[in-house]
Amino acid sequence: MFIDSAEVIVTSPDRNFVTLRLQTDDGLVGLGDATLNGRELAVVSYLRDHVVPLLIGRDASRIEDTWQFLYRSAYWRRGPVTMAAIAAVDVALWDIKAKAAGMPLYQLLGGASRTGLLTYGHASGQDLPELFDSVRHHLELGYKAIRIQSGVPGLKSIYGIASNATFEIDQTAEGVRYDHEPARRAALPFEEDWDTRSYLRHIPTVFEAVRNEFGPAIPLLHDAHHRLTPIQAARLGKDLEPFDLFWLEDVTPAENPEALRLVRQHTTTPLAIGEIFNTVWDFQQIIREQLIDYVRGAVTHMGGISHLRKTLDYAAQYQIKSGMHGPTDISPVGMAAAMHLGLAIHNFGIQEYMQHGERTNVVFEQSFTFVDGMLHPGERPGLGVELNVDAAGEYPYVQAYLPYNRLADGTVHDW
Ligand code: CS2
Ligand code: MG
Repeated sequence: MFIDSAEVIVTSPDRNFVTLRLQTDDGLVGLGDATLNGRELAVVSYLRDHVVPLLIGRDASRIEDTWQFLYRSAYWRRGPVTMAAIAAVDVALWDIKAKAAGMPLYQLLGGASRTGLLTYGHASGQDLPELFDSVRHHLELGYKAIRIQSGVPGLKSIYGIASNATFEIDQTAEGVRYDHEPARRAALPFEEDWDTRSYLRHIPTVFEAVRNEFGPAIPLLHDAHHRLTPIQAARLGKDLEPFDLFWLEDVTPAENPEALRLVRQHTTTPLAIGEIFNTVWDFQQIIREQLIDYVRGAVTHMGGISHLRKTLDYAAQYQIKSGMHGPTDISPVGMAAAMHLGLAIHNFGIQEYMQHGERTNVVFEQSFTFVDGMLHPGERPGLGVELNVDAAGEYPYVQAYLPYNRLADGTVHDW
């Protein structure tokens, strides 16, 4: 079973997606997601110009050998572009192997360790009434866990607020989606404003209001999105303790793992980190020192199923669970891979699930189910996702950038 063709397909039904489509000499097709939000074309070039020539004629059954070959023969290792490219090849080969075996991929990964995957959805609002509406909307959709993002008085546009989105992906009955698509189709990135002190004063009051309105039981999550210094992160974790969060995410930029020691010293709020990480080495210290409770790595950005599984196996030794990144910039192919891996591993924690737009669901034909807040990848052989190449061709790439932040004095800040 040899790789006969390798295509890099770029489409932009509701947002940009990069998909690697491998085909073997006996006609099996494997798909891999290589979408890196706001830098999509860098991965397209890495794949088309450097990786695809290496794949043609390779034995498609040798997944680990191909992974090691692509990682070590590049000489230049790690990083978001390289690891997204390797991830796409890895997942496409797992898709092919499971199709060849005539079984859904999770069966090949050791079978199901649970009946379905607990997910969380993104509720957000500029103010409390809008936020409460969004929470109710996600409860109606069936979500059993909810991420809470709120506007901050005095700040015009901040991360995670759907009503900030410049373009509607698709219309719900009420006319606006409650999900926040961060990348904006534009020739230049959008500048947002930020002030940590206003945020730190406001967010605990939001969680108090949400708990008062929706009660103590529902798991609530929050994404601080890399914006706080270690001591500010420690304070936020502490101030949110009374509201019993499922997790507090990306409290401080994670380039400096030691920063989390200070956070751990001050709070028992569970911590989730790692959506911008790309290899197990990014997680090594924070897992070994028990500085996080959830691994946020995504299959698409962590070198695929092969490498993320190794990272999660390492985390399991420290009773750290998965919390795979699942926003709309992880394509349906990347989401399917996350579902199969999540169903098979023992240390599954929760799966992020932002729902893709209608056009995206036409381009990517999917077999997963979402019932009672639980995802299941389905029983079709392989990943259970097929790419409608003709439909994909109707939506060419559109330049889009993630926003960035400036403080009141003009200083660039983490977005
Ligand atoms: C976020 C993402 O979902 C999350 O937890 O951090 O929305 C993130 O901002 C985007 O994936 C960036 O592309
Ligand atoms: Mg996040």
